Amino acid sequence: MKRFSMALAALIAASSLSVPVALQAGTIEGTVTAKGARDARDAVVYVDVIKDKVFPPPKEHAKMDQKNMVFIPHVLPVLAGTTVDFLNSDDVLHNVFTPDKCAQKFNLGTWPKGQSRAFTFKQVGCAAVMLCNVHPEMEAFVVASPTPYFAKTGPDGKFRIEGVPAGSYTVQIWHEKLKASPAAVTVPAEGTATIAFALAK
Ligand SMILES: [Cu+2]
Repeated sequence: MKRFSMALAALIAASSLSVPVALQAGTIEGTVTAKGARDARDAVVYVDVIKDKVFPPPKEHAKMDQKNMVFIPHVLPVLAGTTVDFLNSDDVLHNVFTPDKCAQKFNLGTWPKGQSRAFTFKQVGCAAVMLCNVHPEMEAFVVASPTPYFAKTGPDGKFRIEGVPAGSYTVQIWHEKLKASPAAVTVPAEGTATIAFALAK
């Protein structure tokens, strides 16, 4: 009897150690080169629509600041459905509007320092330019990814997307001026899939 319960205990311990299939996740990482740009920063790499998968948008808002007469960050990737708060941190009035249809050509108006106004980016795959009608040189982008598996390249062109469930996906890349073909990738249960994107005109 004792022997049996010990075996049972060992079995339970072993089964609790094994990771459920749904939690098995790997990483997508890689490098982007950009022919025709100063460097390969601020490209958004994201896993495209996954059939029969819906990702509820986060309750937490994303944030884009207007500080020292620039939008920060210059490129903001979010999961589609995310609300972005646009903050003014300058002593002057700023505005935020977009001429892009996928963001309903919104114009949030003009507001002073310390205040913010919000917009929810519902359309999957929308890459919308953010402009300020007070300062024509101000420009930024919000990119609405269909999945929570996205990343932005750093100045070295590198990106890393962690926690991607094992499977085969199409990975898209967005850049404000350049283009590259999507890549097919298979993510292992544990480990890394690597992609090299070559952006060009
Ligand atoms: Cu402005």
